Amino acid sequence: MPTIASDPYPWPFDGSLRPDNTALIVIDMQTDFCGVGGYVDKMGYDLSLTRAPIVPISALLAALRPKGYTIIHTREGHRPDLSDLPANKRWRSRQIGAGIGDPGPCGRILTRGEPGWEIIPDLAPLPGEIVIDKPGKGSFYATDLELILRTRGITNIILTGITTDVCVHTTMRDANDRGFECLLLSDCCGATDAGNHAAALHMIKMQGGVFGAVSDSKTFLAGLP
Ligand code: C5J
Repeated sequence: MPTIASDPYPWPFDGSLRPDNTALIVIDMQTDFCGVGGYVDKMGYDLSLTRAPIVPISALLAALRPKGYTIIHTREGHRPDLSDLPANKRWRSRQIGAGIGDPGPCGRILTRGEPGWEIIPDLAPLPGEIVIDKPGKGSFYATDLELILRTRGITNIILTGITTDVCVHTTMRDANDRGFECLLLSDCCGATDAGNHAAALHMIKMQGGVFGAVSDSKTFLAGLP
């Protein structure tokens, strides 16, 4: 049975790892989260932390695309009229000097259609790959992600992207509650704070793998059937 060396158990739990039942999700690799002048930059966080996963994710995509795995990209952002932006989310973002919907160096922050909201060119989706637009942190909330995964018969989800402790964790927790078997690849994720990244990985490994398992891209690619 093919499994990936992972912590705290070889993943997936049932040894059922195939291109037709496994999806790679690349979360929010947008300029707003890892580019100069974007939302994270405007908040004053260290961009090297959120840029660190770019090269490992690139290698992962290059390995999984030809094998026929489902590839899904997500983008966090709001409608241009901000009708899907909760007032408290906007207020908080303004407190830290990066108001969602306000103009910035990359256009209106976290607003659909603006340059900062686009996925970075290094990790741009290929034609035919699924792109999920989400207004919140989790990729399931107010999207058709679950319908797409069920329709394709996906049971395993590999999680990558940014940020580890926010959108990646929320998506992993929500996927786990829905019965999906989840693997997070540590070097393919990044947070705005190194301690939060480490803590987010640690949380997954509690209770025998409370949300799934953790590995890294090199180990994953070495173990891929
Ligand atoms: C945040 C995300 N941190 N992609 N979004 O607001 O993690």
